[in-house]
Amino acid sequence: MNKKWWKESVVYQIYPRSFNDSNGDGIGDLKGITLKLDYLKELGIDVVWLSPVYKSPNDDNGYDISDYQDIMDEFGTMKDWEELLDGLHSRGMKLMMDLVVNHSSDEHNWFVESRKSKDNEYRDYYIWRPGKDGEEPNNWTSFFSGSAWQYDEQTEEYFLHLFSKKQPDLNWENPVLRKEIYNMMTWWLEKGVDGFRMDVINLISKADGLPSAPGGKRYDWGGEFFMNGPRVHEYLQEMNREVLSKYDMITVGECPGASPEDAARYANDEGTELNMIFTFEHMDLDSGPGGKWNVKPWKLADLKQVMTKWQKELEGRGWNSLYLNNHDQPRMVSRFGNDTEYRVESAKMLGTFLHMMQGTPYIYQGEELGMTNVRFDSLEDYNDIEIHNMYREKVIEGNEDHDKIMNAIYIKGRDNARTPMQWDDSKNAGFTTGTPWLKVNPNYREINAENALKDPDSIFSYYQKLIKLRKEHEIIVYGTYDLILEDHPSIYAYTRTLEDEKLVVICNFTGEEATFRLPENITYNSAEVLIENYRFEENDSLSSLDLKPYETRVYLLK
Ligand code: ISL
Ligand code: CA
Repeated sequence: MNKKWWKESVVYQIYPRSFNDSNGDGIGDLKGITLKLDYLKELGIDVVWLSPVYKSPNDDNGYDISDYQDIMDEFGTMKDWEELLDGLHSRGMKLMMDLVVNHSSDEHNWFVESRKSKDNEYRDYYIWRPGKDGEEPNNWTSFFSGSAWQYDEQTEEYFLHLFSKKQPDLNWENPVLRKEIYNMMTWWLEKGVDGFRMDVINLISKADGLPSAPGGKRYDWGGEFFMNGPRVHEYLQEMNREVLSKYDMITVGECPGASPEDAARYANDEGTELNMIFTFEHMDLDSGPGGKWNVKPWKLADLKQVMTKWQKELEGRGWNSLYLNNHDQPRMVSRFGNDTEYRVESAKMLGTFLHMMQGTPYIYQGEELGMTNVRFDSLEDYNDIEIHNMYREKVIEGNEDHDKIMNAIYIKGRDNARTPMQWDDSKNAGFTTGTPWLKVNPNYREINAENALKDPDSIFSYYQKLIKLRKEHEIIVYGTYDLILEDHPSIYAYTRTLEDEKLVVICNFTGEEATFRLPENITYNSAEVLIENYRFEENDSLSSLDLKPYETRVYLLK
């Protein structure tokens, strides 16, 4: 058992634009976060992951960075940032910054220089190629629709951008660029940050020769040539030697397209690369062929299979991160639970389901209130570049049906997660006194922090308890995981085992009643309920339980 503080921690993600606005300009800011630190402390979390707050023209809301060592004006000043860090540290919490180094903004000075001439000293900080037969260097499509290449007239070459054309990819093959990045990371660590969440870090090494994707479409998915590429482990080991190993810190790499085998290397228990990674298999369960906008219903059997695979394959080899939503994903309760009749019950069930697995749990702002997806009537009410580019490609340039695409946006759009945090039932949910940059979800009068804090049965109170249990029972952190009742159509149940203790975690994933029967090979002397989301009946017997809709229970067996 390789004990680490970051395995025992719970992380809370803040999307600063949407968290709390302190000056009425409609945009969340650093001072706004500092005003809410007691709220975070009350919830009980250990680490804050702060989505990017660096200088940025905001083409992709801060994931396009024009200066890695300065703060975005809309969010405040470096002094505000230092006050936030001090406020966290004085309350015993840590700060994890977002590190976006697969790409920068095209307004970063490196790129401004790089595009000037082929012999500029920054030219090789980015990935430039001549065209092929009057077309792009290859057929890769960008994550945000269209070609991944942009032609630049100045030098008559194309640059690669796996995301928006204002997010040119950095060239990690260049050792000078790598050194710049390590220096920048060290600069933040010396200022006192406690870790990094690394944006799409498994995309930094592209295959030699940048081959076109097979498939023959004009623009096609080339993931196999840039996800988990040939030199990615070499780069991360170098970063680890040069920077990470010198600090007692937390690292999590965002790794779309990583398998458990990849993860066992990225997040190896010897600590030569990262602590853990974010994986996406469970986020892809409701996508059909062609990607996320081709929405299909997810199946409980698939969720069991995917989660169990990751739990078992990293056991003793690496470490999992646990999440069901973030700033790129729909709200968990709308996606995997029930956001109407059983909103409270299902939010608690999903929290239990996740927090009782092996790994470090991540809570996305508002999850602890059971915030839900949103439906805006007009496309104009959406802000996200991914949504607008996709709509243009599919509806305006393609011939797809407006209503069908709006429905996909309602289910999958990233702005579902980005509506302002719901603090109270006053105008704009107490997020701002001005006009919010993105509309507030109209359900804020019912769903808000003020209500939750007063109510001992709220989702917030329940999350407090989940977090507290983690501190009291080592088995929740370190116990090994086993799936039980594999074929049950509505219950997801599993055990955790540590020495002579066992947890039985029972989750009804449906709005119907369901019967749980304990497998006969699980024996015990005593059974104690650690947490449950309905009023518990004293005389229930664990061997056979009738569960209510979305009921969850955790038993500790000795
Ligand atoms: O959001 C996604 C699916 O809708 C992903 O494809 C996402 O774009 C991918 O996981 C990378 O995300 C990260 O990098 C992007 C940024 O837009 C996201 O917000 C960030 O989390 C580019 O920096
Ligand atoms: Ca503001």
